[in-house]
Amino acid sequence: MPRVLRSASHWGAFRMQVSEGRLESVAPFEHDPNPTPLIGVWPEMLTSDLRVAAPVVRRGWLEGDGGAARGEDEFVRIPWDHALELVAGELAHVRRTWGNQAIFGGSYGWSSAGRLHHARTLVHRFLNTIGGFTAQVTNYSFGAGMTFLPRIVGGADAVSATLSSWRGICEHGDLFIAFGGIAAKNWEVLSGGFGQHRYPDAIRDLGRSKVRLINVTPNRRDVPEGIGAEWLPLRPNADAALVMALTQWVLANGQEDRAAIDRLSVGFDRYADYLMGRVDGVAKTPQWAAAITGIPADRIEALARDLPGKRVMLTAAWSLQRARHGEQVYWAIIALAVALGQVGLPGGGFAFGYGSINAPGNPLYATPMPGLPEGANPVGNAIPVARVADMLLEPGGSCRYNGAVIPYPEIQLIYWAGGNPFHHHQDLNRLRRAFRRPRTVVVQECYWTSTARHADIVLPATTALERNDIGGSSRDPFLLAMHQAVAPVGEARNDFDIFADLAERLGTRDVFTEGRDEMAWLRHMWAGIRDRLSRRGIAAPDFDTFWEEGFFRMPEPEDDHAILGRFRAEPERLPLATPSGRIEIFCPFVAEKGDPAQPGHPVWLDPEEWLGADLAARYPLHLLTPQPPRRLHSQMESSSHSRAGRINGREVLLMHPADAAARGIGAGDMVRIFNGRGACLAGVELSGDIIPGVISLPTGASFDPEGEGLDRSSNPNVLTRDIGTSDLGQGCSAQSCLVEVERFADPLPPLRTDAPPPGA
Ligand SMILES: Nc1nc2c(c(=O)[nH]1)N[C@H]1C(S)=C(S)[C@@H](COP(=O)(O)OP(=O)(O)OC[C@H]3O[C@@H](n4cnc5c(=O)[nH]c(N)nc54)[C@H](O)[C@@H]3O)O[C@H]1N2
Ligand SMILES: Nc1nc2c(c(=O)[nH]1)N[C@H]1C(S)=C(S)[C@@H](COP(=O)(O)OP(=O)(O)OC[C@H]3O[C@@H](n4cnc5c(=O)[nH]c(N)nc54)[C@H](O)[C@@H]3O)O[C@H]1N2
Ligand SMILES: [Mo]
Repeated sequence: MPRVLRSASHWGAFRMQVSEGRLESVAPFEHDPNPTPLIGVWPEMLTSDLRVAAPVVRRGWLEGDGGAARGEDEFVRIPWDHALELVAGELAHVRRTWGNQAIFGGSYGWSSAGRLHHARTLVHRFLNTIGGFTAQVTNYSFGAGMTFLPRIVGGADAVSATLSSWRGICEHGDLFIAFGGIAAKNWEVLSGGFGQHRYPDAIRDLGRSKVRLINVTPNRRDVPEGIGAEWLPLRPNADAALVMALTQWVLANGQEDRAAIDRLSVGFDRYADYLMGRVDGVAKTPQWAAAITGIPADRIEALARDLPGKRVMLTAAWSLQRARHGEQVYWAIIALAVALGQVGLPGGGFAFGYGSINAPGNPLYATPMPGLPEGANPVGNAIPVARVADMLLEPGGSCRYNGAVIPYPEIQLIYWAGGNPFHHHQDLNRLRRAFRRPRTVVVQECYWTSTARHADIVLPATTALERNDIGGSSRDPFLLAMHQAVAPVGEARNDFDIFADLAERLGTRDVFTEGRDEMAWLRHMWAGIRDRLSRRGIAAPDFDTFWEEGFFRMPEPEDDHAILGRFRAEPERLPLATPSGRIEIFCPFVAEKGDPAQPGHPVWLDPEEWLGADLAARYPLHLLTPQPPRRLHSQMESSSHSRAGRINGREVLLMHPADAAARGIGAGDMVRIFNGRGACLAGVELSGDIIPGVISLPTGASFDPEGEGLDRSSNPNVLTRDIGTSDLGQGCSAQSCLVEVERFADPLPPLRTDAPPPGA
């Protein structure tokens, strides 16, 4: 037993005080300069009433109701052996009768920190041992970007990897234009577990530097006060038009860097023709963009004037591409960075996500974090993550994605472990209809989430604190021991053991476990980590020493990198992995295989549901649904920390006072937010920090529907639209959503999601 017990979550590392088998308290990791209070909720959440206490099965499923009552039914507790028999039996039956593609095991979701017990990896690994499953590709975070960027710049590093160094920005930068800001709340988390929250230091360094920071967003709070940021408010989903107008001004005034354009890109002139109006007769001038963005033309022109000759970093939050045609704004930003000659320079160019997660401009630690291998999936069919409801509702149909046609098989069994689609997906009333289609839904969960409530068989899973693991992230310097603090709560079992026992019943136990138990796997993983480090000349201790010390810190590497820096230096010798070897401002692949409306260069495409739409006459407010400040998605939603940020148990809707006054709404009032897809409740905060016509409600509240009418809770995904960003990226379009708001004067309905479902 180590002297100090340690663990980690996606919101940071911590130490644990345990006495008599109980977790008494949690203290921050001693090397975390800015720990989040969210670690403090672990003692209450570990034994929360909302833990799934025992295996359960839905009564209607036992009676063969075909799924109609999913989400409204009661459950029956059953012994573990019986539950495992039922699940193994269902899997065997579905495989035999319909084939493995009828099992949907994509299981999107963040699961927990720790690489051995990563639930989503484990469900994939298990299902692969029995012949595979219909899978999911990309993610909700930056699915459009990660699919699209390889076509344009030959890889997705600019959205998914370590970005151009923060040090370079502070040292060399003149301007930092942040579309969607760099919000403090988003730096609370990093996937996998990590040692250091860097936001306060990073933002202080930026504030003290000579860099001029421009916060381009409908919500001023996307950059904190006190660091001298300028706020450039605009309508949501209109950023591409602003960027195009800046580029048009640069070209119209002969201020572009012609040498850089020729050296680094192809097809720029076709885009220039479009910007200058030579294609459709409309020049994309500041006046043109003013009508779309709501920013006065002279302000756009003034910003454009400030760009040439300066070291400019153009960055956008991931949220901007979680919108209809979200690919276009990233492409337009890349093209402007090319036109200004900034690509690949320290502190300049483009990079996506400084405002989206902890420490994106960190040194290149490349901390090795091998997980368990998933194995090969013989089914070979994967849908883009956000097409899940389409697939369930349209068996035999298909979608277009990244130049291919993806078929939708008829799904008979859904297996979800480590994700919460009734948190993450759009248009939840539609998802609910979709979830009622298959024969069986199996969910492994620690908590009674909305997804668990929509399952037929729910198996209780341990949290990270009830097992041993290793955590870490490639962007953080710490490898972290995650010690088991307490025995499993209730009848919870580790996902690993659940799958091993299911594999046993299906004849694949040895393939799944490879003969290793938990500690044998951790020793094996550590040996791999140590080996990889030693090949880089980094000496890590043996497993027992690491386990006792509780963490290993990577040496500080070179801290002066820039996205596409090497390419810029030697574009001939180090071409990009695009057909032309250069940045494709005109991309034949996109022209041929993308949306029919896509000519092959960045283009302004109407986002359909936005303030410029006809629908705005009926639903005149654009709803933004950002990440929540007091939790990770739906995780820890019922904790005291999350609840402390609520009004009457409901999430807080940020609204401009003028919009509120026009509707007779006062500060602190309860409101109903609604559109043609659904309705939910929230408490109102009034502020001039958000522009008129735009409101903001964070994600992560439970989903507690009264039929398809009101969500008694505050889940914004009852309102959002379920449509891909485009036929190319098929990311989710959560940020393109129009609604109306009215005062809710009725007594507040009690939340059923505050307690486990009946029978559980
Ligand atoms: N409207 C709108 N919707 C959005 C977004 C948005 O901006 N707007 N953002 C999207 C984005 S970027 C994302 S990433 C998604 C996030 O969506 P999800 O990743 O699905 O959300 P989480 O709440 O993190 O769900 C993880 C679930 O795993 C469970 N879990 C944790 N550890 C374990 C474990 O060890 N075993 C098992 N079996 N379960 C475990 C947790 O209890 C939790 O229910 O949401 C997306 N949805
Ligand atoms: N505390 C906390 N942090 C998190 C998470 C969490 O759940 N909790 N989730 C993590 C995950 S999974 C992800 S993917 C990242 C996501 O990171 P982001 O996508 O960057 O996060 P969001 O909060 O959705 O959006 C950031 C801001 O973009 C602005 N915005 C929205 N639409 C537009 C637009 O059209 N134009 C402009 N200019 N601005 C717009 C909103 O005002 C919003 O506050 O966050 C991560 N960080
Ligand atoms: Mo995400």
